[in-house]
Amino acid sequence: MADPGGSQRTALLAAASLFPVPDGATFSYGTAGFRADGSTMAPAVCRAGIVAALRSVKLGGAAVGLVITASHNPVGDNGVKIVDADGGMMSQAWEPFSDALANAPTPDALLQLVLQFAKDEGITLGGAHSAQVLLARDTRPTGEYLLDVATKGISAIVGSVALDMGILTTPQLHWMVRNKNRGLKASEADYFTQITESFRHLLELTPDDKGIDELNEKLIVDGANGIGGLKLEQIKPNLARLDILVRNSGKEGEGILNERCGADFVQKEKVLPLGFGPNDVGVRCASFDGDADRLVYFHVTSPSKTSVDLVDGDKILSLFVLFIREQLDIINGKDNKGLLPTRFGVVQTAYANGASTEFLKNLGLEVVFTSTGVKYLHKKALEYDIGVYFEANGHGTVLFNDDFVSRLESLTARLSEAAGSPQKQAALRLLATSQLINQAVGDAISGMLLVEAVLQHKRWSFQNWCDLYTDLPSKQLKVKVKDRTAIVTTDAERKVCQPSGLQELIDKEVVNYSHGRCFVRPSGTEDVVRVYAEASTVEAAESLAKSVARHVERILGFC
Ligand code: 16G
Ligand code: MG
Repeated sequence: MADPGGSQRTALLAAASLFPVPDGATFSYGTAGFRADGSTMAPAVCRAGIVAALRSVKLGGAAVGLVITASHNPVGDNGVKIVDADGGMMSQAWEPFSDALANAPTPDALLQLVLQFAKDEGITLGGAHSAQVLLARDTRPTGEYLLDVATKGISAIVGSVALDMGILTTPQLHWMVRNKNRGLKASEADYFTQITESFRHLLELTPDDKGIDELNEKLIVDGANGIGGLKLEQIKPNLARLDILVRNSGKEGEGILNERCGADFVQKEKVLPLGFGPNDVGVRCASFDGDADRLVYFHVTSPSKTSVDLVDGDKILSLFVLFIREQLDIINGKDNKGLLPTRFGVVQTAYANGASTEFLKNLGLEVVFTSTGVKYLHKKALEYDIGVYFEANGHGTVLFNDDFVSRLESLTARLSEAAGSPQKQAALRLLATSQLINQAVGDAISGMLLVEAVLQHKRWSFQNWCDLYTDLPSKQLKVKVKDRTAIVTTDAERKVCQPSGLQELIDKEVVNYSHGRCFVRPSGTEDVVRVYAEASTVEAAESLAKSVARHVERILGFC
């Protein structure tokens, strides 16, 4: 093993000794980083700092990100996730090492793991190569302490620099890392300027004959008492043609982070978040999660009811798809053979409501499926000129391939003589969209602004949007079993291949239901097996989910 020098060894041993892993604790990087009760997170966060710094060294000193957040989880939890140099999630190839490092039982075991990994990856330790890690955190009470812990982990790799970017939404940090490594402006002020300017630009490109009425301007946003509401308050004055009221804004004393509010709560429970009531009937409402990377919309249906009409990630995706498709049709004609033939793809997961998939397929679009988790969807969407992905839970974005954006720019330049031509307008709308919507990761604030711009473009009410298609009733259940990893899935988690026999039992249940669909998968964030069922009525979806849950319990052993 190459000797990195005494100071490097000493630094790693010292950092590991500061935050030992308690007996019995295990950390797993999971679907989106390490997460647990905030007070127990220090060992995993320190070690994630080490991983992030190593990743930056490996990538020739490119900036890597580290964000302290537990997203939509309760306020007492916290977590850490690493942002790769392209602004996306950390390479999955590094997850096993991250897990091993987080669980290294002694300082010496940690040192040996780092030395071996550095050797395997061809990373030169000892400070000969620089590294930089951009840090951010959300508003959780344990955030400041854990950010300091992460800094200690980063400093344990000699030659690395930790840059604290402050309290940010998760997508802001992803955006900054991506921009910095592309040599673009990357401050928070730059982020705000980019999204507010491109939003204004998109509104200017709204067809002239289409004005807006007062109701359409009004929007109430549930900020989950997290960071997204605070940031939205900051940019609100710069958003033309939108009258935004932020509730659960995250200001001192307003309420508890994610408690009976936020995108996860509204999407799962389909009821009003705290702070919303009868006076909001008929007003368009949106909800962010605690770190503002998820977005859903809803309507208060009647003064006497707490249930909501929900517009989830699938319907946000459908709205974006319609808008982009309209612009592409203007440029290319329906046969896609015009000025800018475009590979346009849509990515969903098994959780996408069957009605949304049917709607998209009926538009003649290519719809592909991946496993649950942003890292899988994002990777797939990158394969297209324009790739749109969303999870039903509201996490998603629209990715524009670099080469496609260059072609779009030269097309708009070529079309310059016909400044007012429909094709030029459509091309400019696509360019503004590529600037507005976060290219690194799903982003509730920029996603919301795109929704608002598209609704104004189409002059659509919330109801028009809801009526795109009717969701099939669905039911989700959690089953606690002895070992959830005994379930192995295939076909983007839509089929079980282990334990044998389970898929056949699911199939036998499904055939008894009209529009029946059901799948089971081990959760990546909780120690449970998740069951999802869909059918033509609420009762049928519930009954299907229950029958399949019983099979899971019986075969895997209930606990
Ligand atoms: C995480 C994922 C989310 C996924 C969810 C599934 C990211 C940023 N977040 O929150 O995409 O839908 O996990 O959770 O990747 P589950 O595996 O417990 O069902
Ligand atoms: Mg989140």
